[in-house]
Amino acid sequence: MCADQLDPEVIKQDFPIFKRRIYGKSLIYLDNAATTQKPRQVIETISEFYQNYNANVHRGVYKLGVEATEAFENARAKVANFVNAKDSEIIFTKNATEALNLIAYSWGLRNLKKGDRILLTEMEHHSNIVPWQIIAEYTGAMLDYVPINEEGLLIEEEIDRLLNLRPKIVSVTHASNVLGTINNVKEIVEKAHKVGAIVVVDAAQSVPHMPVNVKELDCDFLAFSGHKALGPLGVGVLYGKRDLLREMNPFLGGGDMISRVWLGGAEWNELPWKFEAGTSSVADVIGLGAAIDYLNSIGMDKVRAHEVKLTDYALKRLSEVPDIKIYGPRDLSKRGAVISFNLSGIHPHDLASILDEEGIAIRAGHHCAQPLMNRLGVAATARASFYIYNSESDIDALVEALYKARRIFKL
Ligand code: 7TS
Repeated sequence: MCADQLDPEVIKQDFPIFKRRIYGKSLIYLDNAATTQKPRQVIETISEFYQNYNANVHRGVYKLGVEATEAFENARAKVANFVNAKDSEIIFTKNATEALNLIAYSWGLRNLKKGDRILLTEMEHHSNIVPWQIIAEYTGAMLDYVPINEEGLLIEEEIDRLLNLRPKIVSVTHASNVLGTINNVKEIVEKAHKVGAIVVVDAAQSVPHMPVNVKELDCDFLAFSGHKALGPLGVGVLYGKRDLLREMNPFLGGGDMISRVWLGGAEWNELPWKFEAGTSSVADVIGLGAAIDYLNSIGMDKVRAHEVKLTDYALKRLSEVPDIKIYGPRDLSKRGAVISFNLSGIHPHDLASILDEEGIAIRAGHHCAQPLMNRLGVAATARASFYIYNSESDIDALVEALYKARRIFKL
């Protein structure tokens, strides 16, 4: 093991869940695109909050409240540094879905009108489709979708053609949760800005897995979920450029998001609190800060390098399995560590059940990307997705279990 590579076996020791036995076997967790497991450092940070300084933030002048507020805002600074944003540009939401809805409602309702175009892609998660469909219905705006090619890449000429229709907003995933495809969002942003569109990046599958720098991408908004990046469930992040956030109306009204309320109206709080109505998931935000510390202690370059190595190995090993169809690009520079596949003759749900008996957790289904499933001509796929605690031996176990499934189905 070189010092410039991470060691998944060492990392695994920080994750209490891997002590668990599943049907008497070691847990092999390959559903990291859905959510990741949590290291002891994150679990302890959350537990310490509840044991030592549980209080609401931005309110109490007493010691506990001050400590909670400090830790909460300190976590915001960690998130901001992680993606190279300013603290005031980082808004805590419930998850990536809520962050995307926030943009659709707060920016979309105010800026879109009948006949305006919203540009999405065929590979979006439902969270980056449905909010836009709702806003399109409210405003009379139209939706266009960039199609994908056989390799699972966005078709460049179609991006250009659809941008020439001058959409007001482009919302695109950085990395597909089905195909693994990593889109060249920097280039899309550059082109979209030239035609006057603003760009939203759904970074749910990229921020946890590679270095992401919002200034370098120059995107206008970016959304991700903490729980896919070692953090707790219940906290997501929206980054937005200050000028855009400033001119937007709040998404939710209530406590914390105002500076003044009178019977006839209200004035909004400063950024970012204008978009954080009600009591936040304080412990979870602080837990996300600990998750970011953990990822920084490894280094995002190393996380990416590890995943490229694993994906390379997995694509080679999976390709050996007879009658397998693997979706998504083969070029490792254009893909992340999410591999969707189907074994002909076995429904992905049956496959997932057989693998479960071996202690292997994979996902089967439409992965909240039904338009993409339609494009691929399937109702569902099986999907394995890797993270820092996965090793080549997990992939060997996966491949062995696929052979077992074939034997059970007498293929
Ligand atoms: N965008 C992408 C690209 C995603 O993969 C997901 C979740 C979301 C948005 C929504 O994230 P949430 O935290 O708000 O739910 N993807 C998956 C998945 O692939 N399996 O389960 C959740």
